Amino acid sequence: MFGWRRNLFPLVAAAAMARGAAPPPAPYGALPTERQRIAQENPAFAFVHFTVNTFTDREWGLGDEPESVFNPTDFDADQIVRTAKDAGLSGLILTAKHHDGFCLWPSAFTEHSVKNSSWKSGRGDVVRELADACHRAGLQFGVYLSPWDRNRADYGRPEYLTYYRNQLRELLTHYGPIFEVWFDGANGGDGFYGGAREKRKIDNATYYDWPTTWAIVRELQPQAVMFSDAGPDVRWVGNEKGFAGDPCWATIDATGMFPGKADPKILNAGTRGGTSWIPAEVDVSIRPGWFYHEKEDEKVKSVAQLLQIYFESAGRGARLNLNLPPDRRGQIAPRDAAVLREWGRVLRTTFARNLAEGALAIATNTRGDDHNYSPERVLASDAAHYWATDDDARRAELTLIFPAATTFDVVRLREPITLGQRIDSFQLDAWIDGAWREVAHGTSVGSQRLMRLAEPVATTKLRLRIEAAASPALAEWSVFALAPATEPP
Ligand code: FUL
Repeated sequence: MFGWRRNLFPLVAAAAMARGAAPPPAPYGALPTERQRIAQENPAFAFVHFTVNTFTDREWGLGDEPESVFNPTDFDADQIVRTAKDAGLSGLILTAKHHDGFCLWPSAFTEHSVKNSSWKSGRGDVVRELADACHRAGLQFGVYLSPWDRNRADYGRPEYLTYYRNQLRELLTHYGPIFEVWFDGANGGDGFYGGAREKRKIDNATYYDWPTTWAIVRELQPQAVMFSDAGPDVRWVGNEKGFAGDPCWATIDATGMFPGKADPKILNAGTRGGTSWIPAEVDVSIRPGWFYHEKEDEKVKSVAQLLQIYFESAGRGARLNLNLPPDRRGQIAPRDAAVLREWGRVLRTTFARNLAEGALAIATNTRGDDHNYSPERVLASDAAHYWATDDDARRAELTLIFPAATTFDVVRLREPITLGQRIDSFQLDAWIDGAWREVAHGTSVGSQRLMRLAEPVATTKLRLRIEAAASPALAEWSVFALAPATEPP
């Protein structure tokens, strides 16, 4: 359960001692897999909700929509991808099929798809165009394939699972590398179901036989992470409002949870010392709805709201999946694009300059007094190199001494997560008017912890007091000045 790295630890430690260096700390608790570690290094990406709903003005299609309804007037995959890229997002997940069952690619297993729409005379493929545009622009591409299908006559019977898995295979073999597969837990019961128009209830725990479906993803796209309420790689954060818990532990006890069946409070906070490493993902829309509705053009979130969302999702060690729904043209609407551009600019500008660079770092404890684990390792943003303490340490202090008074209002901490989530809590003190004053504190750190201070702090000295469940280690401690934002008119 704790991954292959734990088994390698004695070898790594022995090799380090043979060189006369201190061995790395033993990993603590549940650990990330390599695919999870990589996923947590890219914590913000786009969600794209697009289907018949965009044209019927609904959030959940019934499944009886004629294919002709889907007819974007000027679909532009490059515009969508460019907007996500300008916002600083590293990938994009498309609703290849939402609950209504309409497929945005010409699936060989159904007639209910773009191939029977009037868009591009039935020769279009939204999945292809967006996957290609992502790969051209250096963005990762992922798919959402709704398990609930209100169009299918066989939904609720075993035959549907064969259909669902066939579709998954199509998506995972024809469109290049996939970085994330999104398994939604929603099921509202009623639907068209091939004309039956009735309510169908399934048992979340048994009907979908998830392990068999997950194995297809592992077989065809082994690097992809899988999202659902319960993982296996990434868990839902328990709300669609844009915030992870404080704390938000990457670990959780997922036994008994399934897509569509998990306690949102537990998902939001995770479980300290939980048996599995399944970090949270925060899915939230830039608009009130997941799909584009003209009546919501005035309700696009502001740059300030998106910044708050960023700090409370990616800033709490979760992943941010920000939904940008294309309009009826098949493009991101002007206001959404303007807000995203400014939000991306503010984040890029803010994090371009680590004001702690050039500071002197000293610690109350350095592992084996070994340069490999020295405190200045925290000054560079490089998870492979970290400050670490001796095995018996559970508390330690790290101090930064700046060459001149430095003003900042954002702090970033990162643990080397291949060693597990070790830190229990921390306090940050600034040297102000000849004394230490606490300016921030927190609990979970993990892959990233961002703190936005209520007001800028000007100081020559900072101190971090850490308490940990296993000898503390820290890969990064940086400070930044938040760039001012201008709301688009
Ligand atoms: C939910 C769905 O029901 C919504 O329509 C949307 O796709 C959201 C991301 O997940 O469960």
